This record gives sequence, C-alpha cells and structure tokens, in this order.
Amino acid sequence: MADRVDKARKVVGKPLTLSEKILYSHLWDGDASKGFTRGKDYVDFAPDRIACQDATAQMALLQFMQAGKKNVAVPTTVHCDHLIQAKMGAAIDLATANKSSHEVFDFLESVSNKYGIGFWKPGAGIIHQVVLENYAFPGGMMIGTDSHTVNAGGLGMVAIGVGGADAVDVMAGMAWELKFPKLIGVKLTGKLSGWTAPKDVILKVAGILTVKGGTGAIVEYFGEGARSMSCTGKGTICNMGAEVGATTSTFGYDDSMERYLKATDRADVAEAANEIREHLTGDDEVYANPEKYFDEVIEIDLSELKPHLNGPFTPDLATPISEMAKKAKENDWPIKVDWGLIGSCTNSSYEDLTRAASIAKQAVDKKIIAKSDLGINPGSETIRFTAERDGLLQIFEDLNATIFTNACGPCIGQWDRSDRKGDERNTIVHSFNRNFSKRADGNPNTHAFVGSPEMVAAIAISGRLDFDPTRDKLLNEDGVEVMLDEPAGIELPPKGFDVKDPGYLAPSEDGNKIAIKVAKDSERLQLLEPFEPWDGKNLFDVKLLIKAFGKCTTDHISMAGPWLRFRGHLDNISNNMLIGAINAFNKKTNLVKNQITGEYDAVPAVQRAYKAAGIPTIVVGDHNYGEGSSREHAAMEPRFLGVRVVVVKSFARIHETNLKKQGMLGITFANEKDYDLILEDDTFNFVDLESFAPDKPLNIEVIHADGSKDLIKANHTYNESQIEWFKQGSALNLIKMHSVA
Ligand code: MIC
Ligand code: SF4
Repeated sequence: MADRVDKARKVVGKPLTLSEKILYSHLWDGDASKGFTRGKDYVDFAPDRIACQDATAQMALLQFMQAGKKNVAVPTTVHCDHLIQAKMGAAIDLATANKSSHEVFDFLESVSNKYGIGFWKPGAGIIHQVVLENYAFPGGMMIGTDSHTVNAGGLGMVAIGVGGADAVDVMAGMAWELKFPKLIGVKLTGKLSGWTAPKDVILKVAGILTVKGGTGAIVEYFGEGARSMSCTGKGTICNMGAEVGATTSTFGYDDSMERYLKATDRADVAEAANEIREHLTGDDEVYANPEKYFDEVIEIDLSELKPHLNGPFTPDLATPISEMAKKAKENDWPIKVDWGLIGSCTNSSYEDLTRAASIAKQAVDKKIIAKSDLGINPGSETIRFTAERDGLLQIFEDLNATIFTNACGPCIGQWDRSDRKGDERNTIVHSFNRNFSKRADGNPNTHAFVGSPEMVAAIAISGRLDFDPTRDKLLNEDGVEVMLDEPAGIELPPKGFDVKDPGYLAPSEDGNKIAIKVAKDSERLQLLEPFEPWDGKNLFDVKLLIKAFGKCTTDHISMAGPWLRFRGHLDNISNNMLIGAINAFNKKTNLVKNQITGEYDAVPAVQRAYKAAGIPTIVVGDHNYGEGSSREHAAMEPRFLGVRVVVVKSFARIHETNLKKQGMLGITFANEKDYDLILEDDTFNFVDLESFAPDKPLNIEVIHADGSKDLIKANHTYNESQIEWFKQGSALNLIKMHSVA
C-alpha cells in the first residue's frame, strides 16, 4: 500500500485524502499512472472482498450461477439476517424463520458451499456488524449487496453498497467500475458528551446534506473529534451516510480502531496497520487546509452538538430534541410513543447497548414504569452472548423489553407488531437508519423517528415524543418527580467478547460435486432466464406506465417486509413493482390508467397487460429516484415485465447502476421542468436511440392524447461498456459471452 500511495501522490501531484489513498491503491490496473477527474472518470477497481445478505444474495447468486465460474474470485460471505421476523422474541422467532424460509437458507448455504463462500447462519447477526467484527480492515476496499455496507468505514475502509450484478462482476474475477467520487470533508472538533452520541453527528449531517446531498461523493471525517470517538461509533456515522446518498464514508486509522481490532481478536491486523499508519489516514496538509483538497467541507463542533431526532418519513428531517415539543405540535405528529426499538446494523454494538442499558437501569432503580414497548435487536451473536454474560440484556428485560433475534427485524418490516395498528396514526422511535413510509410495520401512518439508542430508551421510558431528558422530569410509581441522569457507556467489554457458536460455516474445499437444486414449482426461488438483447432499433409507441410523484425510494418500487419472501423469484416479486409509488395524476398508490382499456388498475397488473400486448412502457420519476436500498429487484422487475425506459429528474447512485446493469434505459430530463409536460395518456418515441453514444443526449417525442407533441431531451451517463450492457440485454449476458469464449 505504501508504494502505491507514493506513486498515486506523484501522479496526482498533491497531498492525498484517505479516500484517494484507498481508491488509488485498489486500481484494477495496479499502480496509478494518471490522476482521475472526480465526478467524471469511470475507473476500474479491484475490491478486496464482498459481503451479501440473504435478501439480495439470492438474486446475486442466481446470476453468479449463470456466469459459468467454479469459485468466487475474491473472499465473499453471505449473511442471513433479513428474513427473520420479529414477533415473540429471539428463540421462537428464529425457529419460525428457520422453518418458513428453510428453502432459501438451504439454497444460500449450498451455493455458498459450492462456490467457496463463507456462510453466516440465521441468528449469527446483521451483515454489517458481523463484517465490522470479522472482516473490515483499515485501508481496505470492499463492496456489498446492501446499501449499508458503508458501515465498514468505521474501521477505515472504503466500503460501498452495490447491486447484485456488480458483485457478480467481482465474484467472477472482473473489475468493478465506479465513477471516481467527489470528496466531502467533515471536520469534527470538540468532544461528545452527555446525551449527545455519534448518531447525532450523522443526524446533523443528514439535516445539512439532505437525502441527496452526498450523491456521488465519499464523506471523509477527520479532526480531534473523530479521534475521540469509538470505532463502532464511527461505524454508526458511516452507516447512515447511505441516507445522504453518499457513495461511502470513512475515517482515518486511529487508536480507537486499534483497540477495536484487538478486542475482536485481530491483534495481527492492528500490528500490520500500525506499521503503515501514515498511509491509513489523510495527509497532514489535507486536514490542515481541507478547503483546498475536498470539494466541500463541513465543520461540526461536537461539544456544541445537541441530541436530535430525525423524521418522520424521511431520515433528513432533523430536529434537536429541545425543539421537538414545538415542532411536533405544529406538525400534528402523534405525541404518544408506542414503541422504542433499539438495534439495526447502525446501532447495535456493545457500546450502544451499554449506553441504552444505563438509561434503562435508572428507570428500574428510580421506579419508573416504561410507557412504551421496547424491543432490542443485538447486532451479532457475539454481542448478544457478551451482553447477556455482562447482565445488559437482563436490565432491558427488567423493563419488560423483548429481545429479538440478532437480525434486521423491524428495520426492514420484518415485524409482526403485537399492538397492530391497522392504518391508525401512531409514533415509534428507533435507532435504525431508515424511516420511509410503511417501512417498519407496513402502516403508512406510523410516524417513525430516528435517534441514538440512549435517546430511544429515554423516550420509550417517558412514552412521549416531546420528552427532553436534559430538562424534563418523570413521575415515578411513588408519585415522586425524578430525572434521568446522562447515559454512560462502555466502549468495549472489559472482560472481552465471548461467544459459544458465532454461527459461521466455512465452505467446502472442493465444491465441484455439490449440486444446487431449485424446485420447479417453488414460489420462493426461480432460476433466471437471460433478458432479450436490444434489436438495435429506435423505440416507438412507448406508453406511460406511471408518472411517480415526489419521493420514490426503492421501498416504493420494490417493497420489502412481506415481499422479502419472493426475493429469489423474479416473477413472483414482480407483483410488487411500484405499488408504493404515488401516481402523479390521482395522487394514489398502485392505481394507474391502462391506456389499452382506459380502466384503472394496480401497477403490476397494468404492466402485465402491456407486456402481454407487446407494448413497451416508460416510468417517469422525480428527484433522487431509487433512493435507499441496493436491491436490484427494483431494476429487474421493470425489466422483466417489459418496461424499457425510466426517465427522472435525478437518480440515486446504486439504482441508476442497477438499471444499467439489467439492460434498462435509465435517463434524466435535460430540462427538469419537462417532467411537468408528461400527461397520463402520453406515448413516447425515442427517435435517435440507434445512435446511442456516450455524452450524447437522447431526443424524445412526447405525443399527447390530443395529438399535440413535445420534443424533449434526456441526458444519460452511459459509457461505452455500459452501452454494451444495454445492447446485449444485460451486463450478465456479456459476462456469459466471455465465459463461453
Ligand atoms: C435496507 O436497509 O433497505 C436493506 C433491506 O438492507 C437494503 C437491501 C435489501 O433491500 O435487501 C439495502 O439497504 O440495500
Ligand atoms: Fe438490515 Fe436495517 Fe441494516 Fe438494512 S438498514 S441491513 S434492513 S438492519
């Protein structure tokens, strides 16, 4: 690495940020021979490893199976965490999941075994905590089929969330392509104290940058404030960088990372990192004059930072808790809090649990009965086992909390709420990262707010959204007014981490003989058929399927929760396509006009009718279309059902790439206002697709029902090789051609 960083510094001709050091030392072609233009040049990288979670791994591995390879080319792991529903508590819920999803777990286990992939069983933990504990390392580069892969930035990595098809490239021994990111520097001064936690740093950053402010950029944190924070705290900050659209976030190597590596049994990695310490952080000149080296700089004084709650319905609506009472009243947010949920890949470390437990313990000691229900998802079996040994889980149980499985659970709608609300308005607070409409429990009227684990604990105890523990008193069982003291946490377990069965299965040395079976009549798994190549002609008579209004995240395009069960079956999961998107013409979800019959019906039904009639269609969208998840189903479903084009004001990074990989045309209005020209009965003609080329806008005729016509232009970001994916029908078709050759 030292050598490669030196060479990179020479060709770039100036001091380097940490992000650049990692990027330039992972070039597919080896040593850097020229500097790249940020935000412009496509660059081939060679990531060190790959991680996949069960909900995305199914599609990723179904594609990899078509690639004709014997083994994965780089170390890869699969983690079973998304398919476990939270209901009764860990023991019963895990047994239920093992039964109801055994077909999928067995499939993932046997494919992993065959192709040399490490397999983490259901209950072993949430992908990103397990990766941080076992695989992440300073200066490394990894990709993962989950948008929160970025969590590993807490250990000084450049870790990036991708769609399955991107992971398949790397598994198949090919380069991974990324547009060289822009760089945002966040200088942290001061020190966190009292009720303020690492979570508040990212809640604040989200408020500043908004859900799309980080698009195409790496966020690099530095300064004394960064060094004073724990490694898992840094992980929290990087994790939620996904919520500002950032490509990833990272921190320079420091003592907190060394402590964490040693505590997680990787003293050897710490030693190796210590030897090249100066290369594992940005150059001094960069941090001394950040404005000169970053595209944008934000400064946050941790000593001044206040605890926040972000929400509802979007993670960037940041409110300091001191202002919550006023804001909640103004906006008529339900004040009573029904649930507090602690966990998710964002905030489920040992330190997080100790800080939340320090609040929970006070409630018990001071005789306060918790007013809201409380649920906990530990991040991994190692954390759970250690927290149980150290009496932390008992503290929560004394407060009547339910300890759910070490898994995503309510964070991804895998939650059978005991107090089911139908579509009643209600409020929950959680330490997760996402709070899009319907995400946790499927109810569009659940107002979900994101906060630190200790704040979630305090609010759950008070039962009120407007509770400010720094100021407000609570009435205890004896009618006495009491206050909660500030939280206190323990960075790493003083007696060390411990675990009986971490839940890991190493792959077999020789997987050749292992046969993968997928039952023909399975409703959960379906082998893939290649998509049709492009016929090379212009596209005419393309009908509007839906013009989506406002926020359209991947949760709107391909909902999770109950639909997670079909993630391995393209035909079945396609029945959820765009059912959450709001139709701009009637402001309803899942009700669009079928231009053949003039009738209104569900989006997937209308699209299947167009498909049956051989009519190509187009989806129109607003800004940051495809925000959120890495799930490539949001691109494969429209592709499978015959949508040819998605034209929007702007895309979220992963989704745009996913569309390209699956052979779709994902383009943006050259003039944003043209979105307003699109009417419900429109037909589109792509008159110069035949000369589709990099940097050349496409011309589109929009024909309205009254025969009038608008001519609009659309931009695109396809380079030569991406146009090849479009031509061949998908990137995978291209890999297959090369494998055969
Ligand atoms: C999420 O948090 O939305 C998920 C579920 O982890 C997704 C992946 C998926 O949809 O399977 C993500 O963030 O990429
Ligand atoms: Fe799982 Fe939630 Fe993290 Fe996604 S954000 S990986 S669903 S815990």
